[in-house]
Amino acid sequence: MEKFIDLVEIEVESGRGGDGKIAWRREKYEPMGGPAGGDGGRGGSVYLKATNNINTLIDFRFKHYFKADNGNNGESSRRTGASAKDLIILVPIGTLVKRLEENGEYKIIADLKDPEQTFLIAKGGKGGRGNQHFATASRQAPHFCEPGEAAEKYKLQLELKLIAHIGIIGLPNAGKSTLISRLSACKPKIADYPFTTLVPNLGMMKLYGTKSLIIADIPGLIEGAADGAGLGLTFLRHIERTNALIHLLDGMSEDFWQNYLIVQKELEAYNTEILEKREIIVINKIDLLDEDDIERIKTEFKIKLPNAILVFISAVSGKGLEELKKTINTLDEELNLTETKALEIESELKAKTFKSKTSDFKIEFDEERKVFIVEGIAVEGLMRVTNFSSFDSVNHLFYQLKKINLLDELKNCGIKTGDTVLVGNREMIWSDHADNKLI
Ligand SMILES: Nc1nc2c(ncn2[C@@H]2O[C@H](COP(=O)(O)OP(=O)(O)OP(=O)(O)O)[C@@H](O)[C@H]2O)c(=O)[nH]1
Ligand SMILES: [Mg+2]
Repeated sequence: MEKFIDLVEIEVESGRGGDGKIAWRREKYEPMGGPAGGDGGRGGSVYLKATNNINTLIDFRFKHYFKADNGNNGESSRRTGASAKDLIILVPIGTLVKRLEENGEYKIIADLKDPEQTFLIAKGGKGGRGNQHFATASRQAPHFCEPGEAAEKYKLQLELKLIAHIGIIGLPNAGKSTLISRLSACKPKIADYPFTTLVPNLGMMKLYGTKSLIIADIPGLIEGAADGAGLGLTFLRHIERTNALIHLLDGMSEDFWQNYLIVQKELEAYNTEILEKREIIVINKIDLLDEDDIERIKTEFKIKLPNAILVFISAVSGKGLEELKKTINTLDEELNLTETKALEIESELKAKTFKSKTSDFKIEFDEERKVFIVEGIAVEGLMRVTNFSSFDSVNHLFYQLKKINLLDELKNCGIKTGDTVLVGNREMIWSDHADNKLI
């Protein structure tokens, strides 16, 4: 499993400050003027910055050394040397930064877990002062200046934390959210229409003994996800950052084997390494199946995937959940899942939970274009999973928009009939008369 736990070693070096200058004023008729050596410029600092746009540390496998430029030396005529630009190294959210200390051990010095969080890792050297600063009444011709301050150089280890130890994947409606609510204290929204969950839910699951691990309900896997369909790649990235999977299948679906393959195909198209993750295949909704169905499914899997770990459950009735917990415990013992660090659950939940509160989206009025712009991961996610040529799908969208109070909030912002609303890259026109308000 090591492949998925990104760990890289890099070296960073700031820029040294430019040296001060020893120079003299040269003016006509004054061959030996006073001291006029300028100061050196500041060396560039090195920062690490967490960003949503990167998901792995893979780039660091090929580039290990990062150096900011040095400051320029001071110049004559009191001119200061140019300061160097700072170097900003982008890392994924959830990067633990460790620095090699003098005792030869790595020590954690930063945990970059919030978007845009920035950490100064190596400070640029200050520029040295030129001889212009050192003239005194008794020393009118100082023949010295300061050198620039030295650079800082550190060896670092960057470790990418997992989003969760175990990810629950499966097609919409399989029962992922129901299952996470049974395995942990997480209480996500559950409903019998697809795409209920738009952002991953995280929960802490207690294992036997004192250990616990973080599980994630990862939504949005549908046919074509790897090509951007539905929630697209967003959550495929999260799957990469788990170290084992529960692949949940709806036992009521007509062809669960086909459903299994659809998901596998998307994973493969996105990153074949994901297929190497250990997985527990869980058939859900057995309360609706009879013994014959279960036997049939078992036989089919025996033939097609003889080594699969297969568990049958009903997330609703609770049947089979003990066996699933046992299987997860065994997997943990085997793979030491909990030895790897997962993102802290609070911060992740704060950033990702989709609540029906106005704060989950932002409405801005663009004066110039005269449009209301709505931004928010959940709202934009809803737009992406809506099929605008299907009446039902659009109807469902409005139902959801109403539920998260977006329509009311737009009214509060003073929207009138005929005004344009932009959500994601979709333009809609507001109508006070239409039932759904947006057409
Ligand atoms: N009968 C039965 N229904 C279940 C079971 N588990 C889930 N369901 C129902 O299946 C529907 C979908 O469940 P969710 O947990 O929302 O499914 P999901 O996989 O999270 O769906 P998305 O968020 O859309 O990806 C809900 O109506 C659940 O009540 C089960 O074990 N038995
Ligand atoms: Mg769900």
